[in-house]
Amino acid sequence: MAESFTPERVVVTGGAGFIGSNFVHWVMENQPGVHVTVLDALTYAGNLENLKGIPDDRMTFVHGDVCDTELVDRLLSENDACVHFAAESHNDNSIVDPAPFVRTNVQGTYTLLEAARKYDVRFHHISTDEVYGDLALDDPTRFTEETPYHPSSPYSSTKASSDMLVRAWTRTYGIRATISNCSNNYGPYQHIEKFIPRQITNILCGLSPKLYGDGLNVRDWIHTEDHSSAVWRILTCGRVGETYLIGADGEKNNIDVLRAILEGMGKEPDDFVWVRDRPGHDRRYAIDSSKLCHELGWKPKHIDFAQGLAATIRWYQDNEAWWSPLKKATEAKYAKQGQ
Ligand code: NAD
Ligand code: TDX
Repeated sequence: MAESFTPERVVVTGGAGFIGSNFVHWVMENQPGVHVTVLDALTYAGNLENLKGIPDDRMTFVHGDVCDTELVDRLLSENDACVHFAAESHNDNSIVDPAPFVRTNVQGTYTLLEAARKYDVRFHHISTDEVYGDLALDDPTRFTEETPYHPSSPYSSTKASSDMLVRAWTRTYGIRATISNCSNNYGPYQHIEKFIPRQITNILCGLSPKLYGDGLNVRDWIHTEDHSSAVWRILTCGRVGETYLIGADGEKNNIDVLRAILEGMGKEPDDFVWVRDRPGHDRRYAIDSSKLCHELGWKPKHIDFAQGLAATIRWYQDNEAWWSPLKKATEAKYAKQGQ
């Protein structure tokens, strides 16, 4: 393995969201000596319930904004690493109103980078495969660290912008940073605006699942726990200045995933409705994670998608109190967009 870094105090931005909270739980379970400070603005996507059960002596929660220079300065000066998950994360929302995406994803990352520079804090930036644009369904290639940036949506263009800031700050100011671009995550605590939990909770509410376009768009699914283990590996062993792609060979088209959900919940395979397509809808994402696997020896644990999906369905069945308060407003937002 390349480099070795052992952080003791880590700031996790966006730690009350889906992937951030799963990462905090992963650190609690797998890195007993590490203290985490979560910085989260608790937007519509953040929920303190996601961090329930974590002991006070292992985690401090700070309710605040990544664009707040003073607060970010203070937190980074008191810690030795920062893993930056906080973002506006939903493509459909970015099409309706891009403003918070530019603010949080671009200005927020800039604010953190400036503090990382000032206090020489090791910085890991969480990004997405969407910065590379999309691939044709019959394209034999997959995204690698060398693929040129070609983002399609307001969301992915702000993530691409934030990646560029990290690269520039690394080269020009020599900050100790790495970037990871991961494929589509699934698992517990994912907001019900996203594809898999939206369809599961629709079925649980007696609503029809909703499929965009022709249903043939491909996403490369990874369990969020595997994303967490990869991020930790990069933070502690990755080479500063490098980008690593994270994926688990999970390419599937949307209609197959939806039919697997329907089948897993005892419904007919055609028990869904077609709705208006997403403007600019990316056709296919596919990640080649050889660099991460070969250089850092990382391996995903959840390689059986059917098993991971069944556990995810059970989680939403068992945690209705977590998601039901969000359902009406989420579906009302979609209805306005014809989706
Ligand atoms: P999420 O929307 O579930 O969570 C985002 C969190 O950030 C929330 O807790 C929210 O309150 C917080 N936040 C938003 N604006 C903030 C601000 N200004 N200051 C502080 N906190 C703020 O998102 P997610 O799906 O968990 O994604 C986390 C990260 O992973 C994002 O950077 C996203 O781009 C990236 N990513 C996501 C996926 C995916 O499949 N969901 C895949 C690859 C990369
Ligand atoms: O109701 C739906 N019906 C449908 O067909 C929804 C919500 C989505 N879809 C389609 C659109 C996509 O092809 O399902 C696919 C997945 O959609 P999302 O869950 O919105 O994810 P995606 O747009 O692929 O982006 C996700 O992965 C990359 C995350 O939201 C991003 O934060 C991450 O960067």
